Amino acid sequence: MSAVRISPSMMCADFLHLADDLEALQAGGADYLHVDIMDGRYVPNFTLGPDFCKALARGSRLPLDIHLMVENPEHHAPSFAVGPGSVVSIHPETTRHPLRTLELIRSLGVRAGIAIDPAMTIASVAEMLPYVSLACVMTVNPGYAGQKLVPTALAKVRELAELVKARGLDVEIEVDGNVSWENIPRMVQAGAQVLVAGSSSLFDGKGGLVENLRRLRTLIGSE
Ligand code: S6P
Ligand code: MG
Repeated sequence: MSAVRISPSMMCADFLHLADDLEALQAGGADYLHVDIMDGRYVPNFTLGPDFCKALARGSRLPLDIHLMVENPEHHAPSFAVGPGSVVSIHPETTRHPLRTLELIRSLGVRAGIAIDPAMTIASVAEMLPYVSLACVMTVNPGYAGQKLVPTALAKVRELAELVKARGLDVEIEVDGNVSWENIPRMVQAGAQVLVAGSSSLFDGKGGLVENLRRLRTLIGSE
């Protein structure tokens, strides 16, 4: 199995000390920066936007893992084509022609991804897998940090991992939501390769970021 990667959830960072957090995340060996974009329509909440992504790209060398939770992402994707190696993921149900939107994202020079809502089956996104380099299984309902794992999510990670392998596709499998110290081993066991680390692990407020990243890397065997 390839190395498991860590994608810190930047909505959980300390905005008053963002530069310090960024430095710690880079020094501690984060692989991506996960940025949640919410529009108050597809999800009830509002979070971050294109200027925040641009600032992160200016202030770090890590690729961005941009998670669009917005209606009609085809209208907004160009604002998020930021930084080398970045990936921009959509929820397929937010756009009328998902394949067209994924191709649009790729044409902007970034990688394309999909995020799979807990209510969506793996079968419903199977036709999109050849068009993406990352597939994110939402392990909570999109919209907020600090929620509890949806119990059926782990079986979906396993199903997706088996499908990707059977088809010989090059798709990173990500999990997003309640990626906690307790849940990580079984998520990785199920086939997760990218962990979105939020308030239930990296940003738990108990350890510092460098210390928690070390703990995470030990847990996934990359220390
Ligand atoms: C939720 C969002 C996530 C959260 C992350 C927070 O809609 O997509 O990326 O930021 O889940 O992590 P936690 O550990 O608080 O669930
Ligand atoms: Mg997210």
